[in-house]
Amino acid sequence: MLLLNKLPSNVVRPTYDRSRLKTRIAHIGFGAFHRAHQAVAADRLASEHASDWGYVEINLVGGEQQIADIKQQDHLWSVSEMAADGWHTRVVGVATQALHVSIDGLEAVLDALSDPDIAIVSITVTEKGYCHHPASGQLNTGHEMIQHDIRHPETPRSLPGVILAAIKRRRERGLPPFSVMSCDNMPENGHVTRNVILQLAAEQDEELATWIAAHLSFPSTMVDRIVPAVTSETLAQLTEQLGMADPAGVACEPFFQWVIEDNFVSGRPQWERVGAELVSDVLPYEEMKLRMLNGSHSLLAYLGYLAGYDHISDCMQDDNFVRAARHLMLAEQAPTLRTTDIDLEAYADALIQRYRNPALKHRTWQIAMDGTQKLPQRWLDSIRWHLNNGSDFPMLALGVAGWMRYVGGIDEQGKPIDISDPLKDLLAQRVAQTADGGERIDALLSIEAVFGTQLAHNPRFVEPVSTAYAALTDQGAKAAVSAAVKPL
Ligand code: NAI
Ligand code: CS2
Repeated sequence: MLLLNKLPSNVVRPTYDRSRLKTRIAHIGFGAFHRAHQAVAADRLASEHASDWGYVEINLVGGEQQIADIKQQDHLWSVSEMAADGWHTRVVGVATQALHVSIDGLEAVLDALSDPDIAIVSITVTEKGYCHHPASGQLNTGHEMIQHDIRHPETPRSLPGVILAAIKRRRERGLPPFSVMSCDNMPENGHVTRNVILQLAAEQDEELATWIAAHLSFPSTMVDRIVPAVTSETLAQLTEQLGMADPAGVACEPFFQWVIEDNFVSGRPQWERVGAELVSDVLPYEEMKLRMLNGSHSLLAYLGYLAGYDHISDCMQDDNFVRAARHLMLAEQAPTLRTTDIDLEAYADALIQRYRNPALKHRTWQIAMDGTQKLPQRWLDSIRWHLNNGSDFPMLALGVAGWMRYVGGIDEQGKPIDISDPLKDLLAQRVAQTADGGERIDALLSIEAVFGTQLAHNPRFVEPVSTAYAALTDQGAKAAVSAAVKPL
């Protein structure tokens, strides 16, 4: 358990008066990322700039243990940055409260969200938490939790349902509205959040949806910091740093970036004082990060997993994988972007450097997770750009084929792959019902929630994907990647 007065002197600890913190942000999704990103920014604001913005940390689905852990230790946790010159550790002190619907009950969560002081609800619940169709951004009204919430709006289960119930309570009580800020890896994440909440509201009452659109804001953000899932090895290393165990501790890379749309209805912390960029339009930054970073991450994840590489840093030991990632970023993603003031070549080089960090141990399996929710924004939007512009996209096609081989469920050694994806059952069904090859490719491409309605019928898309799929099947991932980068 973390005890502030027993920490070694090189660990940065909250030196501010924690009793002065006001709980003004409710964060939903107390996972690894939030602990090492937004919470660190708030902690720096409190210790370096006397900010009083505190957090109530909330989990709705999963993550019971993390909430229980911080309740045990006065809502503290440690964050270690794994830098080349060693680990730099701080204890974050900005959380004042922690709640889980399954531990504390839904009422406690709705009460916290309805507190008059709450000015911002921020979110990191993974892409699937929004219950939307990834290809269109529209609410998936067939989603089990959304179906439940339409029938029982007072006792919601989904993220959009819980936020909507809190908004209604605040409105009924005449309390100020809050801003809802998504920090998940989706383009226009604010718009996606707004869409799902407004659409769910409209299922109950059109007037409520109109009121929300007029009174709340949904700022978009681009967030970047690689925070791999915590393992027992991470926890053991953290114990060494701290001289005591911290079950809620997390380790990450030193890099930190946060670009925020400056659109808040009830105020915000001065994030710019700790390095965040407050801008009027985040989309160009989001697209750059999603396509170059996350797009190359997914490429390395599927092809790397198939090639037998456990971690991104292992992929970086293979020159062909480095070249493939760089080609994807600069030749196939960069041309699709609308940033004007950023040196994309330097950005790509910096990404490769970050991927090389051997301390990160970022599993290809972790990044391969939830592919159906990630492909549209990481690859498919760029593929559509190339189709419109008449250009080729061999590496993106190899990525899509790699995903198809991966969701086929058997690795190159004939061992089963543990697929984690909200559409896992549908994927398994499509795979089971088809022969490997063209038939399977067609069956996977016809999943409209991922590929939309057009791509499957476009030979300029289906052909390169089929060729890449055949290369992966015949030669394996290492040889297919090597062949793909040779003529480049
Ligand atoms: P994590 O697995 O540690 O935490 C996931 C969080 O999402 C948990 O709090 C869980 O309660 C919540 N959650 C999962 N499914 C949910 C659902 N259906 N409804 C409501 N809540 C749900 O993952 P981590 O590392 O915290 O990442 C979360 C997200 O943050 C990512 O998916 C991504 O969008 C974003 N992000 C993560 C980065 C990273 O390096 N880990 C970096 C940049 C963004
Ligand atoms: C990764 C991201 O898990 C994934 O899909 O691509 O979590 C990535 O590590 C972050 O976006 C980096 O900011």
